[in-house]
Amino acid sequence: MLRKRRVLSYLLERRLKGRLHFTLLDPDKVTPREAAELAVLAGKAGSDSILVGGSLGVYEPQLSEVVESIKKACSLPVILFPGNINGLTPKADAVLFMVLLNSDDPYYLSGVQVQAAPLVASMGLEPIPSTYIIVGHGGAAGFIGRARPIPYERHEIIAAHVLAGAFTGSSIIYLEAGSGAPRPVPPEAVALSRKLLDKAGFKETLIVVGGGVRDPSTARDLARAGADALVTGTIVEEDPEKLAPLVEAFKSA
Ligand code: 1GP
Repeated sequence: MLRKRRVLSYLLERRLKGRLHFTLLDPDKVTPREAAELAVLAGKAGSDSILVGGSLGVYEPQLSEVVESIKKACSLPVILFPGNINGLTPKADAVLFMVLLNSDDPYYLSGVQVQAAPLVASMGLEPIPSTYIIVGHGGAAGFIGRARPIPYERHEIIAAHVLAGAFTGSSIIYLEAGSGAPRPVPPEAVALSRKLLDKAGFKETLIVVGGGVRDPSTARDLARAGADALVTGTIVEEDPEKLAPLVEAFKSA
């Protein structure tokens, strides 16, 4: 049976108490042992969940081994962040069940979701209804996902995508500048999105922001603009000791 809304409820309840931080680990870049160590570090730094996924090079059994290793080492929920159909494993707690809203490729709009749905059900994974929106640089996710990245300065187009995601039922709207992007999603676009969501009565919809966030002041700006959750990946792979101050800045802003 699907563990209906267990992880989503956990996120929404925690959000009532404060902002959320997710640490992203890419199974193509870390060994199972490193993943476990980084997940423990992330938990201590204040992360609320571990996302596992990547755009390229994710396959079985390496994905399952990474998730299993994280689950043994820490108690945070593990949420899959799949780049394609290969990004699923029953070892995780939940999956961001995403539509890449600004993709030009039907595969990322409906094809992979139809292929994945029966697998998610039989694996007993909790599907978290999510909309994925690629902004600006876009990184590997934008290129592989055949997105038409929304220009950084077109805040109203970004916000229109956010509203469309919420209106079609997503609990999570993920604004993505791309892993390692030279510039993150602009705080102004987050602020406009939050304002329009609230005005439309979608106060519970979580705005998740990720890609290119490397320092506390950027994290603080995104928090003050209205981001509910921040995702960071590169920083924990490259400079793990920088994670705690960044999470603290995001949560305390
Ligand atoms: C990528 O948003 C995430 O999908 C994290 O990006 O690696 O730049 O932190 P970074």
